[in-house]
Amino acid sequence: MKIKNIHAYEILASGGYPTIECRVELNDGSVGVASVPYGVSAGIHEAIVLLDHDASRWDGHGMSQAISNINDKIATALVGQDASAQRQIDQIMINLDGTPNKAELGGNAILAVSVAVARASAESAGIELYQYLIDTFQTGFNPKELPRPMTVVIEGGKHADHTTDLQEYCLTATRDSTVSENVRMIMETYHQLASVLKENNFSVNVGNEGAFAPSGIPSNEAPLVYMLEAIKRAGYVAGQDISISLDAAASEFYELGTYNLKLENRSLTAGELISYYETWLKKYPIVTIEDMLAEDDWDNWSKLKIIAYGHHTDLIGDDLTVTNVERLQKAIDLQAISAILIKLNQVGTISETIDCCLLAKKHGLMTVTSHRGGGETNDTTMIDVAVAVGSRYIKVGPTRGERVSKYNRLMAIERALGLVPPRYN
Ligand code: 2PG
Ligand code: MG
Repeated sequence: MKIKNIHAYEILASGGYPTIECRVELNDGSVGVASVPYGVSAGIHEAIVLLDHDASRWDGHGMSQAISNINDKIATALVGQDASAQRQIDQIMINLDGTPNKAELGGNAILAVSVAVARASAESAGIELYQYLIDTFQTGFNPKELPRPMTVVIEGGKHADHTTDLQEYCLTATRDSTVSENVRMIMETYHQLASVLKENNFSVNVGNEGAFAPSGIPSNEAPLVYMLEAIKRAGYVAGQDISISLDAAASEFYELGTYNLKLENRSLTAGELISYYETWLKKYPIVTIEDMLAEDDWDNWSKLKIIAYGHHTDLIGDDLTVTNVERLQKAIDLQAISAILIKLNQVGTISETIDCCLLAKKHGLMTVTSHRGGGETNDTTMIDVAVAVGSRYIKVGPTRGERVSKYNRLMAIERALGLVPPRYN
């Protein structure tokens, strides 16, 4: 089925600045609409989010240039093309851009079109997006093995005015159960965490990702204690039903070989930071750790990987690997990670995202598909991708519409697959 029309425009993202939504129409009348997210603590190796940098509009955060790139250059190149040839569609845009990081047309422009084309094709074929991706890319995954929630419940770093140096503390479902039961278990614990924080005189206001962002936290370790207490109060067993995941987003507190923990007034070498983390791995049921070191500190990643392995903890690359096959291959060669975070907008096309997941699978690495910080939308493509590539977890904040839309999509897929008891349908 051929592409008839492509049209993009600005919509609001979760942080109150614009992002791109794109509408693709095919000759048979099928329509695909997609909007793209962006991050607050984006890695330097990510595909470029093309902004106008025109101070008279949106403080420079407008995306009108990226949108013109879609409506003029990309539309000219793609109208009339076969929409079901997703790889070819993505390759045409990659060639048209001509830069290694999509700086010319904008990763935000290219991804909006890439996803909208996939959505239109799925619509035309009369199948769900995840199934369309499984079929198109022959991912070989069984959609009945659905991902589990990894839910950010306390946020700091750049997402919350640096209340903690680490960016995210997550509750992660580690019991074999349905998605809807896992979501219930995690959210019950999240509400218990509110009580624990209040009893300790912290506010339960939420940050960028809908997680608590309490100021005045005494140390980077304290959230772990509150989370354990919340798991217990909710009636679950830490380490069995629910475990803990951390994302330090360490590039944000790294400078010239030193890691500066402002909250604790300490500057550490990578070796000291690794020892600091190891005390936590010994004490708490931490199932995954992410970006605990800076995005180019490769040798120290390999050292931390050995330690994490010894504690049965998966080490996830995010800013390190940016959903990019070349960086993932380097991480595999250096044995720097055991898992990779997947974010479509880090690389900028559906095809490249799925290729990265397939490379991870080939080498036995786990994938975790993730939301973005301050620039999310209600688009739920990340969930269909997670299902299509067999991600173990989805990382998403617990509240705010743009976050709950992701859990609701995953639960809808579960219902459609008939995987929940009828009384919940
Ligand atoms: C991360 C993400 C999402 P951001 O570091 O994993 O939680 O943050 O989108 O701001 O880069
Ligand atoms: Mg991260």
